[in-house]
Amino acid sequence: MNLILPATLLLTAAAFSSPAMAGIEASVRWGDIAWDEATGQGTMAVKWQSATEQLAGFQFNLPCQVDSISALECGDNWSLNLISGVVICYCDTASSYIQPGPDEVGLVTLEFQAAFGDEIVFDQPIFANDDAESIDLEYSDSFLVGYPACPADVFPAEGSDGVVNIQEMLGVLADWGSSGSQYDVNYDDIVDVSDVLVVLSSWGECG
Ligand SMILES: [Ca+2]
Ligand SMILES: [Ca+2]
Repeated sequence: MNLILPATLLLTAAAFSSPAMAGIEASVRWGDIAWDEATGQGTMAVKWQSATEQLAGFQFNLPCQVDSISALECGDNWSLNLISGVVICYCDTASSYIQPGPDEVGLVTLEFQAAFGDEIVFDQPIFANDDAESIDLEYSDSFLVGYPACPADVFPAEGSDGVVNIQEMLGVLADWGSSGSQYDVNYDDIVDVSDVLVVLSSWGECG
């Protein structure tokens, strides 16, 4: 019924699987997402984490749904600008660079206006270290407004457990061809191969 949605979900699910990939020095994702379906208003943060790199500045294209943007942890000695639709944030003092560490840091927060199912894209991010070199990123391409962070984590039925595994796969196979099933993880009202692909792409810890 909808051939675009599964591919989008695959991208979203892949972003949350966060494997330790060779050459990847940092991760960036949309996080702390809150959205009110009645008003369409929401907030989200850009979350950053690197175990090895100092962050001295970054830029990305402002999603069209965003109404306003403000700084979070990149506070003192950081400047936040919006120029020709590009969010530009940089630090002019080395002692205020964001230091590497195990924990995620919220960089900026964005207020947006969107409808259920709208896709908010993280587009053309460039994150630079203390040598002004571009940092190799793993980043979330997009998220679908109103959808759970990990749509494939549907077992157990009473509440997701943060893992996609053989239990989800067996549920998809058991409900094959049905509608109204919890195993319709791409929300197209049928359980079929698209749901298998979403489960596989989300395999492991998720959400
Ligand atoms: Ca599960
Ligand atoms: Ca489906």
